[in-house]
Amino acid sequence: TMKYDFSKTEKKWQAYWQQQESFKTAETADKPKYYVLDMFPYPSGSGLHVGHLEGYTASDITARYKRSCGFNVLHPMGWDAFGLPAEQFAIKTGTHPRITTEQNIRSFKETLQAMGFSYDWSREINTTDPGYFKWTQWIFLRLYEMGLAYMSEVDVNWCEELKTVLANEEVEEKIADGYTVIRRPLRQWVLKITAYAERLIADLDEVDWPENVKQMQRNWIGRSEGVEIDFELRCHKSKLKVYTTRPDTLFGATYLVISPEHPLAEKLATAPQLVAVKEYIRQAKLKTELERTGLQKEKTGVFTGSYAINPATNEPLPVWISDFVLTSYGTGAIMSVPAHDQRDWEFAKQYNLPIIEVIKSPHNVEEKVFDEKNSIPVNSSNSEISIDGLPFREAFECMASWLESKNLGARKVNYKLRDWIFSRQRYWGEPIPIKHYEDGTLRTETTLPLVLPEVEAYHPSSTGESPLANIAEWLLGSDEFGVFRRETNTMPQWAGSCWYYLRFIDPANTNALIDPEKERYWMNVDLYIGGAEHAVLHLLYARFWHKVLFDLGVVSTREPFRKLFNQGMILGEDNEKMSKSRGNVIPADHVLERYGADAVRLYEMFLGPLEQVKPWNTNGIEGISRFLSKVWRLFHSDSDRDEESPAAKLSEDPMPEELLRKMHKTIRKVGEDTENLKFNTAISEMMVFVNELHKAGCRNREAVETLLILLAPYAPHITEELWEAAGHNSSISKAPFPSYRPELVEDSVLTIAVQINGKLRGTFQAPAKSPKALLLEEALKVESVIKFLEGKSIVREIVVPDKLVNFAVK
Ligand code: ANZ
Repeated sequence: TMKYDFSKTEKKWQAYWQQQESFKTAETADKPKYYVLDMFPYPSGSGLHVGHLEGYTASDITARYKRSCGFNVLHPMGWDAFGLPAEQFAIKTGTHPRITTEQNIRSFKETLQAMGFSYDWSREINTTDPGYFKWTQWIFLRLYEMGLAYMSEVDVNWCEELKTVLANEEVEEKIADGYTVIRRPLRQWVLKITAYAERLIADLDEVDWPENVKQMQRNWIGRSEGVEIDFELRCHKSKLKVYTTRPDTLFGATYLVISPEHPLAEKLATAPQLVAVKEYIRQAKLKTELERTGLQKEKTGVFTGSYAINPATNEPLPVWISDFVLTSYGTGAIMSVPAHDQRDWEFAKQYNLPIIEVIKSPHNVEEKVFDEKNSIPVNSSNSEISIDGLPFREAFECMASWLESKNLGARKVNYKLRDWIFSRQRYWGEPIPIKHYEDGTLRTETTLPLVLPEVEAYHPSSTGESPLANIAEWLLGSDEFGVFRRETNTMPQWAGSCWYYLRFIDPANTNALIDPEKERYWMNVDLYIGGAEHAVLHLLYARFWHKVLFDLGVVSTREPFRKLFNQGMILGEDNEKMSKSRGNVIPADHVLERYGADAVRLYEMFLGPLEQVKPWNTNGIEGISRFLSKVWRLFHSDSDRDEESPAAKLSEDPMPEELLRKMHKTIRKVGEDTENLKFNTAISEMMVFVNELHKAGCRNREAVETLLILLAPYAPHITEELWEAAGHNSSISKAPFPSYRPELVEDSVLTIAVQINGKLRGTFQAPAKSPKALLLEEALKVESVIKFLEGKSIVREIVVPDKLVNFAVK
């Protein structure tokens, strides 16, 4: 029979594309370019599931569509292949992470190729490849030279089980996975991302990203404007500096709180308080930042025994220690205004500290005011200053100026963003190319890449150093500057993904990270598709490195990704997130084998709007297979005795008028929807068109071929096969996207509304583009309208062509 055999057809065309290099991207500056990029995967051992394919399908449809619209498209793929799982596996089994990684990549690549994705595989990159990470190390050295990479003894998030440091951004996830994370001081490499905080906020205005992602980045960077105030201490010569965003509440500050790690914490402890203070500081070390600051957490604290002076009231303020005050934010010390801050209020209630109201609610005197927008200061004057009654902004400025004039404080902008702790005590990462000399000086490695040595065992050393510390031949050396020891820390997994989108543009360049001319042609990435889970981590780090590369003159754009699109997650059939532990994962290979790539591609896109979270439903894919059979039957009948050649079935007879119009409408709708990543509605439009062709028994060549070209980005294999059957001997991927005739997409007969004084009173049919006079004439013939006009006189007539007629009457 001539039933559609997807398996044979799909293999045939995948081999053809590979052999013809159909999707190899040429360097032709004579065409407009379009760079569409996926967030490249970490090649994990568990393989790809249907959820992973969603974003890749979307980007592939876009790539194919843009090619057919005449763009020179760059659509590459690669592997983010350093990282913990392969190393954990190596610790357990002794298998080199390189081997595990290679195996996983092979399996990932097979699946992606079986999906018919049109990647230019000649540009494939792998972050663990020395030819690649040479340039990751090169960027690190530039950061070092610019003073943006430095070493510091920092309080780190230390994961006990993994024996490694985690970035702040990683902590929450690891705790959720059941790991223990504590704070401990360690010598670390740190990147000064804070130097770019302002630009990282400002340039978000330039990019076409989902608003929620921009907002998450802004919140993560956390810019705030405030004042640093110096409080004199009663029995101590140093001053205590606090950071506040509410200097307007200074008159209501009744005590100060410092963090347990504050340098004055122990010094301020009076003799009777010393034991309690020391014990409190010890306990605080065992908690993570999250445990310390959670709002619902019960507040704990200890009194130091010392007092400071409130410069506005001259009242003594007890100085407390509490772990809800973070060391790493502001000055690690705060003034507490319990009447107007929720946390301070709870703390004051718990420890019986005074509460003084300095703000009145404009609405209700009983209402607590924890909100700057409702701020009207009261009880806020002394012999030099009064801010009573001033709105928030004025009160803030007035207080800030007074403090500055008396040398008691200064305005200050703060960011929640911390510098990025960049070293990991791991084997499977990019070595940090720095040498430490006996006299304490540091020098950069002269030859890159600095590759990883082979090791016997992958266990981290018990001192918290990476396994590299155990390899003497690699570790130690000498040169004209003396004896040195190599840095044993490696870079975090995020490093390689910070700049990979640039390397795709020029993957084989051995002289430079990227050729400037190619960079100018291809950048920015026009469309970047990936999961929302990367809203702050990867997307913030990549933007930071991009800006550094911009400052170095390596790239010509300030931002890497012009448009970002987050696909919604595909849930399991049980409406839960797919995960191994839930046992609801639908492996990509299973559905591919059963239904074929075209059906999986179409089905994933037909599930619903791309940005929406939606459950998988294996039954639904059957409907898609039926649709593909219908497309097939435009050429092939189901009967065994079908002897006529498929091409001979196509006719040159003109289409019926209605079908011609339908075709042009379909071209417009599919084009616009594909452009806007509204793939589900584009697919339903094509389904309707196929039904109409069958209903009309129409095999007009133009109609059928148009359908094939529209469908090709979505279902590339079956459309290639039928394109060939129609008598073409070049790939359908080379066929230009059809254009529609505007005069044919407008409905020929329209329904016109008739309003009287703005109320709908009737409708009538009229040909499109009818002149105003005709519309008026027809409107006055509508029976219900005649009735409403009885006994009234028309004072004005308004005609909106093709839409409505309105009579104003008296
Ligand atoms: C007095 C005050 C009165 C405050 C009031 C708030 C409300 P953002 O906007 O997040 O910057 N703060 C300062 N440093 C802190 C630290 N290291 N740990 C915990 N809290 C800290 O918030 C700044 C406010 O958070 C500061 O303003 C300070 O409390 C607190 F009605 O000072 B405020």
